Amino acid sequence: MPDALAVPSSPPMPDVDAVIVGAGFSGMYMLIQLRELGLSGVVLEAGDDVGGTWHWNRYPGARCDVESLSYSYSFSPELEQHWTWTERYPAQPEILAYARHVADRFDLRRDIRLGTRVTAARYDEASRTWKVSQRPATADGQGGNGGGDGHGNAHGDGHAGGGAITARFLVMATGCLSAAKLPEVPGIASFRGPTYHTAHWPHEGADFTGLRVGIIGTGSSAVQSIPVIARQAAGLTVFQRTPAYSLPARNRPLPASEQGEMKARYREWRTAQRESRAGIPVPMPTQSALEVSATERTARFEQAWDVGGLVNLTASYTDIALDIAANDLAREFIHGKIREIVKDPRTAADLCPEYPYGTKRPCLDTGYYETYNLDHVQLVNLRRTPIEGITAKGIRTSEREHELDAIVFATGFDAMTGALTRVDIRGRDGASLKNAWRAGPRTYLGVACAGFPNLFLITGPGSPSVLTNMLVSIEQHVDWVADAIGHLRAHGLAAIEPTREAQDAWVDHVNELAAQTLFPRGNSWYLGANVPGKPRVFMPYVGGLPAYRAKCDAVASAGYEGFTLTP
Ligand code: NA7
Repeated sequence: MPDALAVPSSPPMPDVDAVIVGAGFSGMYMLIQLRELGLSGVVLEAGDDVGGTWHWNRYPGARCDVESLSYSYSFSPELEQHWTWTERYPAQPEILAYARHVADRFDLRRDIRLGTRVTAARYDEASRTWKVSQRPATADGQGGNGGGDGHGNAHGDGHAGGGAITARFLVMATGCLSAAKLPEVPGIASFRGPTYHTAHWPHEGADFTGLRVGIIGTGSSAVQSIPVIARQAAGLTVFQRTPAYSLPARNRPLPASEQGEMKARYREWRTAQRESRAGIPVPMPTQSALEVSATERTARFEQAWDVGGLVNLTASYTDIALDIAANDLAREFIHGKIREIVKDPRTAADLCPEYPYGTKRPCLDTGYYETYNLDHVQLVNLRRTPIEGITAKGIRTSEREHELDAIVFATGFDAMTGALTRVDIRGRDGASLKNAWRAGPRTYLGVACAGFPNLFLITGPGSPSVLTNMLVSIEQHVDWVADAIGHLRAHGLAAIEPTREAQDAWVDHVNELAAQTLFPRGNSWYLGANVPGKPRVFMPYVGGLPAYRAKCDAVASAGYEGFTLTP
């Protein structure tokens, strides 16, 4: 074309305002908020339905250990009045049904592409857009994160055809516990029976009737599934590397009266959730565990044990999470409970954790410790007899080969960072996120990263997320991100990105706060300790939701302090 006729070049319009990766509770709410802003968004989801965590984790006994009435969206009073929960703690099928209901109720599916694996995303400085590469999730190899599971899309929504989408904003709503990991033991492929990962459970379920089952891992997923699998299997061998602290869930049906009461005061409760440290309102302690008599303390711990719930024991006293002497008292109390329940003294001793209570994620159970009293259930302490390999017939430890018909891997996740670094995210000048995080994740507020303009993380590392009721954290993050995007729009700005100084200061702050607690003493996934080679950096912000929210709000009110905004 002759120069005289050249049209002045302006950057091409992106396909959509935002690409959201993941159709769990974060991604769905982000889409709702984008639409509120009058913006267009597309949600790319590897699974064949919405629900995220609750789509994938279908293992026997899978249940949330935050109560139903609290583990739900608060943004829609109509939704919370409409929905009925059946139990104190919601089981996976019920949470999934809730997620599906939300997708339908708010007509989200038209902007959700299921069965779509995002493989890479690259920021283009000239056009200030992200180019997001995707392909059908059915092409996932075995052992991938959320690999294709052979189930068709029941809803007929748009499936991926591959290719790329351009967008002004990229929102990673990929979850904190979504990149499943297998145990690092040789020979997994040589086992001749079926194997299952708790986070990739077959939709049709698994029948263990009459089988000798082995399960590796004793985190939340194992603690929930072991009692259920034990009821079916002819034999169950639990391979434990680190014992969990588990408290009774005290799950029960939720009577209509209790639900009605909550529905009458839901607004008040939602405010209390937001104002609580972990998104779970509990009376705040005022005393040290060390300043009360042993009788009073035991009575208080007994009460927490009887009530059940994740936070009650820690919230008994001010210093359980801070002072090792106080923590020891909680630890000894739980050891006493384990010894009371588990009849075989050696098994009981092996089940008693030595690390400080709460420094690894505690579990809630229904009959977990009791299960070890069954004749056909045995515990193998891997600290004493480590796994040497998986064989055609079962699992071989340093002591002997355990012959098995099926193996369950309840071996957890590459938490908080895995789902992000498994996507090849490239920011300014092609810099890779994985590389930028090689010494540990670096974010500002857990929500954005220097060098990655217009990239938002929902509940990312450096935010309180995994230490809280996720739904409360998700809503706070999404609301904040939506406000930030709205701000850019209102001021005719094209890009937002944290400064390195603000990010460095935030990372230092997160580390300093963690160092004041006992958290770094547990070899937890909070620290990356469960993934060989992962940097040992404490990833969540431990300062609690109110302080975190206040900081995020102050940053926004000051015109996005610590961020660079560009036209
Ligand atoms: P978790 O809590 O990370 O538990 C995984 C378990 O698997 C844990 O006991 C691990 O022991 C064990 N594990 C991991 N790798 C190995 C190998 N290689 N050998 C032996 N044992 C191993 O995951 P969950 O799915 O149970 O729960 C995840 C979260 O969901 C939970 O925290 C709640 O937030 C809900 P380790 O402790 O690393 O020694």
